[in-house]
Amino acid sequence: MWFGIVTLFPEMFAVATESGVLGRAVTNGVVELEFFNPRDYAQDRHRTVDDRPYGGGPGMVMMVEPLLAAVAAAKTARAPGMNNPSSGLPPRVIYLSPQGQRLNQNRVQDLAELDALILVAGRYEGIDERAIELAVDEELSIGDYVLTGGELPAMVLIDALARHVPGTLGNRASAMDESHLDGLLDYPHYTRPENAGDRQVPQMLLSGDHAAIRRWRRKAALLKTWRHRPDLLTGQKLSDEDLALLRELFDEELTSEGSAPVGGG
Ligand code: 4GO
Repeated sequence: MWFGIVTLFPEMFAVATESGVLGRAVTNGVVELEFFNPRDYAQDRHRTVDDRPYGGGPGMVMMVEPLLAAVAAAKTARAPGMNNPSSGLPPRVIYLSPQGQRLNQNRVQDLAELDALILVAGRYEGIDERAIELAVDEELSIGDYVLTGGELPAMVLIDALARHVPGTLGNRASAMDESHLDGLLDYPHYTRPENAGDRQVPQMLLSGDHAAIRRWRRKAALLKTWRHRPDLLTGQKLSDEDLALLRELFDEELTSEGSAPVGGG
């Protein structure tokens, strides 16, 4: 998957691309980042990319022209031809901002179907609204809080998408059987040692009974979701097995001293 990234701070992306799973994906070329710095498309000799807001107020605003030129350059870099065998449609342009639609796993899965995206990372008070109107297809937010730039949200999006690119994750089945992807929180994980502090690994996981372990994990995921994020359970299509497991959990809750598989919460 190719990412054209419009940013004043391309060097920030090194922290994401030089380590770990994403680092390897970039090294292997299954994830490609190409940078387009609005400063390189500024129109004066001072290479100005920001200006004071009309109407007054604090801070600066990113100017339209350098942004439009940088996005256009990203589209040109991705135009069909020599090193791009892809569709021919220009890549979708996403602007990361707190005003965007909240990113979630469903949106990640849909965006992961695309072979190229252009991500615009803003700075200062944000970008001139006309740059959004003229060049942005979709505005996304990674959560309801404000950051000093869109670079970290862009990296969050790249990381979440990269997990779905074939060749990024190791020889595991797929990104699909991971936490959240079926709408529930993950079940708890354990590794050696069997006892840590006074806490033991749940005996079921040592049983070797794979069907029973799968059922235990599903039940633990349902309990964790019910306790931590009940909102995820509403509007969720649950299997007959899930409903039976939830009924068990309700019964255990009512009798109170039941053998709930997850501690805390
Ligand atoms: C995105 C960008 C937060 C998000 C940002 C978010 N803050 N929640 N800051 O996804 C324009 C100038 C937006 C700074 C940027």
